[in-house]
Amino acid sequence: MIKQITGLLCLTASIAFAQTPPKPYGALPALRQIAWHETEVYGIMHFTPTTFENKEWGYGDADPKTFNPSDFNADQIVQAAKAGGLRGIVLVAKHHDGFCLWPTKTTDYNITKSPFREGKGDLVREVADAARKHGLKFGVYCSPWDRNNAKYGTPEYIKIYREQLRELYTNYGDLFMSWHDGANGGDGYYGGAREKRSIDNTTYYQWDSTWTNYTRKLQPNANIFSDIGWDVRWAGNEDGSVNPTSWATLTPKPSEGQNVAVPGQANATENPGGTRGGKFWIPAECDVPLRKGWFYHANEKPKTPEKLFDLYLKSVGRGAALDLGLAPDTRGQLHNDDVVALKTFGDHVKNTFATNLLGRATSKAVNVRGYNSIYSAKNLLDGKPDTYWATDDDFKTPEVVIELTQPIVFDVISLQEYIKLGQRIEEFAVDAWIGNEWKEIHKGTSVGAKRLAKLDVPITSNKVRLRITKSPVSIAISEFGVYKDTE
Ligand code: FUL
Ligand code: CA
Repeated sequence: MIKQITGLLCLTASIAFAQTPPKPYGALPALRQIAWHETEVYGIMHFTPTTFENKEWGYGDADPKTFNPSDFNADQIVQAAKAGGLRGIVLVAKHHDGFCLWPTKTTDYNITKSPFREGKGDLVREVADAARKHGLKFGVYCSPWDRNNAKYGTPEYIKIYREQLRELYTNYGDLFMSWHDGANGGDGYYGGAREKRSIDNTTYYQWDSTWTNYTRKLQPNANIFSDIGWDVRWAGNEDGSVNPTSWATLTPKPSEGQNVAVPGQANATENPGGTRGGKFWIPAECDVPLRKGWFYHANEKPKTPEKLFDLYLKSVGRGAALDLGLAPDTRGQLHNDDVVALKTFGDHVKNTFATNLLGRATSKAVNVRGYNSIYSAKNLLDGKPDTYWATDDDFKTPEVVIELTQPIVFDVISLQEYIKLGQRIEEFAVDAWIGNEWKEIHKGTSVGAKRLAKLDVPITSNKVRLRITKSPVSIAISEFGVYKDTE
């Protein structure tokens, strides 16, 4: 009897052990960041008096009456974005020119002083409503640098800025992002002073207390974007890409001669690649305008859909997100060229990734954690981000073979780690069975939320092998797929 009970206990213990997921590794994403990773592609929209001045940085002296779109249509903009595969929109509610697109109580320099909707308009509301109506997430960017405000540079302005954030955080529903820019150009209108005002941005904005007491408190699901995170880091460039090896973790560093890292005053040299083993989970956002500038200029053209697809591979395909600048024209709509570019790009992504060509295959892994089907390699092919293939703790460089009944033709590889357990893999390789032998067709490094690789030539094969070649700990991979670029 005793023997039986012990046996039973042993069995229960071993099942319990076998079901224990791998221990998380390194810095981990918060739930808000996991939701952000799923967004993948979104937009940032610039539309202020600066559009009507045909400038990139408004000085802060434009008459509010210049803000007079002939046919503003938030639905048109959001629908074009949606057709482009964008899953969210960050609205620049106030750019450096200081003009507030909502009826703020903090300054007269706002939309109620413009002819827009006879002074009764609220553009933040219109864009927020349209975004939600079409199933897109909504976020805001309120520029800290304010070239209009007479108080800019004094402590009083910080109160104004925080009040502006409070208004935006409390009146427009749940935000997926709070976007914070580091630009501080110096000169401006400043209530008529027309002078240069220099602030010390390591102390002036007091980001720690703004983000703690306003952003986190009022919008706990909003991802804070800036040079240093807290949730999402600037990619370190405005080209739309990160490094071929790009980690989701970062240890923000102060710029030279400073002792704190703040937006606009950080050493962003590590931003395109992140920090392996960094202190925090702070993945990159690649912000890049759809056209040349962030604001609409009639003489500029949108990027081609092919270029956008390339940027998609170099941002989303490197574990980052792609944030495309949307610039409505003076009607208050996206130009037809932009609409077409977005739709063609969106279709390209949608069609290419419509079906995982390995979806119906059988898999054979060298190891499955605790022989437990919960961690089966089948999880790689089920299209579900929450199921994953995991190995025993001492299997750090395992491989899995995926076999099909018919040969397939593919030229894109996709790999996703189960990031709730951290970014684990450092190097991997993919082979295809060609002419009776394995041929290495790709070698990669960081994976994280997603790694996409476009091959130079399409591969025809009925057997594909994934090898993890370097990892400090056992692996947890949620999806593996191959696709054919539809071009
Ligand atoms: C930059 C700003 O200075 C640009 O004007 C633009 O708003 C871009 C998205 O962020 O840092
Ligand atoms: Ca899965």
